[in-house]
Amino acid sequence: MEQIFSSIVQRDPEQKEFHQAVHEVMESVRPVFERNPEYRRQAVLERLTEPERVIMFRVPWMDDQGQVYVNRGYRVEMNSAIGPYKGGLRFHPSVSLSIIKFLAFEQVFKNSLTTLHMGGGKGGSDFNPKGRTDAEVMRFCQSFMAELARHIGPNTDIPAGDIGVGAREIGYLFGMYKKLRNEFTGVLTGKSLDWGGSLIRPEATGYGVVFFAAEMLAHAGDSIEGKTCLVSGSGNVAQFTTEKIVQLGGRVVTLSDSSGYIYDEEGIDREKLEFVKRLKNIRRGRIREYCEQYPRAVFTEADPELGYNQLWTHQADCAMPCATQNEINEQDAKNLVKAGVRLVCEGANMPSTPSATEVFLEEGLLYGPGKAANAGGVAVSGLEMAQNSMRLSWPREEVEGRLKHIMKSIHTTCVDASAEYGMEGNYLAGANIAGFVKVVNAMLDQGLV
Ligand code: NDP
Ligand code: 2IT
Repeated sequence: MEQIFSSIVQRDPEQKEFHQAVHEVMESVRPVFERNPEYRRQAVLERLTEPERVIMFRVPWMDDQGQVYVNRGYRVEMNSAIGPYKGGLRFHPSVSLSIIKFLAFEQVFKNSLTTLHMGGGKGGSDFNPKGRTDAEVMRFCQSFMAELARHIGPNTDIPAGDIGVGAREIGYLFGMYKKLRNEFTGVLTGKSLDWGGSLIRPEATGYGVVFFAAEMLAHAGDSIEGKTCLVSGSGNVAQFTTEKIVQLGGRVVTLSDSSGYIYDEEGIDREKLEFVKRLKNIRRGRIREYCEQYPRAVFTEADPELGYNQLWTHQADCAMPCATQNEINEQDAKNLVKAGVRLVCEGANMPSTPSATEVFLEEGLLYGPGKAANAGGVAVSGLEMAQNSMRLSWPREEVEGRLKHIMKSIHTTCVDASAEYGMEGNYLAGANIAGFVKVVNAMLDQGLV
């Protein structure tokens, strides 16, 4: 294992986030290799960690003043053993090949857990949509799709949203794809309802996070009702995580963005959440403006010098990180334990550093890793694809019912896999092992391709 890992590091020494994601999975699946010596001979780890295809391309675009910019576009098609490549697109200045490879790698196992037939991929660009006009974002999306279109398709690779890519961007991307291919087809998910989107897709990731948390709590004889929750982020996942917690009788006291966080001791109720949705999705404002509207809440500016995030120091029962990778470090994890938190359920992808995760496991917290807990988003994307193929739309209750059922079955799968390998209560090991075994067996069935 060590040898394989060090050759992965040597091959691409700068891809720190990718190494982090790979290392975590490799640690979890060690006992699976002991039971299946064939896996070694078949070099399944080497095959899983080398993307089937990496596409990198130039994205030239023009701002409203006529200034030209060049960004870099990516699509990493990681693994198609159990279905066509599926995964989101991220537009954020921090995007690099390492970030997209880590996300694509996580996606392979996550999609495997959903019970649907989807392989793993991820893409995006280092384009920063913040402060850009709709016309600028449209031109960027059109230029991005002008290249991406030749690599994707409804049976090949189906992108969706992620950080910086929401309904507006999916619309512009879809329009360009349709024009280039002269084809109206389900090539993207997260589409608007009027032209092929699924009900509940916008809500799905956040709702799924809370369904997963509720399953973990129920398994431990508890429920979300009356629980105080710390939520980070204020985008798609954070908003609908908050919405479902409130619906189930919990209380959310924090939200954040990259500038800082708000603490509202009275709880973010339905009305306040509607304000946040308008603020972030329509006005594209900053979370600090929450305190202008609700002056009893407190805004604390992000202070990278501090070495920890004050958001994670508030007294609470549960924490749902819904912003970005590595947002909880070891100190944050210790602060959460000190603050009384007993459940961490990840809406973001890889939000906890390896040493933070270690703290959660050592302290015996209920810890739901992102690839299990946030799989509701891609699961409903899978349901959107199914509806597109049938050319009909299911009602809200049907999609939400299916989402709930899928999250329940992911929970059971994690519990069963961790028990099978003698690691009861370790959802991280359970998710990695179950996701891994299904993909690897499919790869072996299909021969050396
Ligand atoms: P959005 O773009 O809607 O929101 C992202 C939020 O996270 C914003 O509040 C943003 O603040 C904050 N954020 C982003 N980058 C940073 C950073 N470097 N430091 C601090 N805050 C940051 O994205 P989503 O809600 O869709 O995604 C959030 C997380 O959930 C990501 O990890 C994503 O991969 C994951 N996820 C998303 C799914 C989906 O269906 N959308 C599915 C599964 C996982 P600011 O505005 O200041 O940048
Ligand atoms: O990380 C993720 O699972 C997503 N951004 C959603 C992917 C999808 O295809 O819906």
